[in-house]
Amino acid sequence: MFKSFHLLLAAFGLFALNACQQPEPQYSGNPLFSEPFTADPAVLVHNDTLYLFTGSDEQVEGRDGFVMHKWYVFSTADMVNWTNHGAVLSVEDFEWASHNAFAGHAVENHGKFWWYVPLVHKDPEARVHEGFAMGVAVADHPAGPYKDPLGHPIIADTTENSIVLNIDPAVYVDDDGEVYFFWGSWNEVRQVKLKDNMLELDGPVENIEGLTNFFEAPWVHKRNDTYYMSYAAGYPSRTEYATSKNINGPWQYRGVIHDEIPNSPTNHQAIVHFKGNDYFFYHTAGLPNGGPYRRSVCVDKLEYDENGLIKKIVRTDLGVPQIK
Ligand code: FUB
Repeated sequence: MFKSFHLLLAAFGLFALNACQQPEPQYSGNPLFSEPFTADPAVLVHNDTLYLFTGSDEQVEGRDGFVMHKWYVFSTADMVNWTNHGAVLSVEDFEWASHNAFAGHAVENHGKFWWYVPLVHKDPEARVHEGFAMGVAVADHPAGPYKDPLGHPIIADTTENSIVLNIDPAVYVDDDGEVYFFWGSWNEVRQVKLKDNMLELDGPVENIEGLTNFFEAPWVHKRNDTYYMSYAAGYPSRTEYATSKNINGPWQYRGVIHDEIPNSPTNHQAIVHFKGNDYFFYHTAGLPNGGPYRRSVCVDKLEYDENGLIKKIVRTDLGVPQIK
């Protein structure tokens, strides 16, 4: 009796000790990676893993202008431990393109991964305005290998009703299988349907109304029956957003969710729901030797209020906690 009481006490002691010694939660930290410089996040979830697609800033310290030749893929199952899959896509993968690997966007459809990217067109005759065009690369796995199935862009300066700077694609595959291609910069935003093959336009390019202060970087996500269109607003940019019950609008402007970033006029957001949490990805100039052309991807929590409106993002150095 006496012995078992002691055993019980010892077991309780061990339990109490364990409970006290619970390890501190781990955090992702911001920026997420100390190298390479990463910019323009896009995210998707596949098989319980979050995949992050980024551009990469290669400008040397102290010089101005974007120098961008390639895009990276990273993945995580817990928001803290990340795998760098490398620069799996680059300018060289697009025979029609010459330079400027700007902000891309990858989506899953029909069991494949479609990575839409803007680049400057090689052909001087295709450079009617700023010369940017948008093409696609496709893969069987989010981390590649990726191949351009077309050998030409899907949207270019020559596309009817395209804009002066054809960059920042955002492709949305809706629950009914319909596919929508959004893009925009320099205060202009456009939308067009894509055919089921993910490669061809399926209708006219339309203007979008109601996106107050729109500058660039549209991103569409859906929660319950509401579509959210977030975007970089003004320049230097904040992130603002609008909502609609219909992907074709009308959009109702909802205000600012993320303030300007010190030392980077761009911050290019991406929003994702992963394992029960909502995340806001963006870039800053936050590495010690960072700057407006040497940016780094960060992540913080995104929260909705009881009416489904997005609460203002609180930017942190800690980032987000580890999840199971
Ligand atoms: O990274 C180049 C350009 O800067 C992107 O396309 C824009 O969204 C802005 O982040």
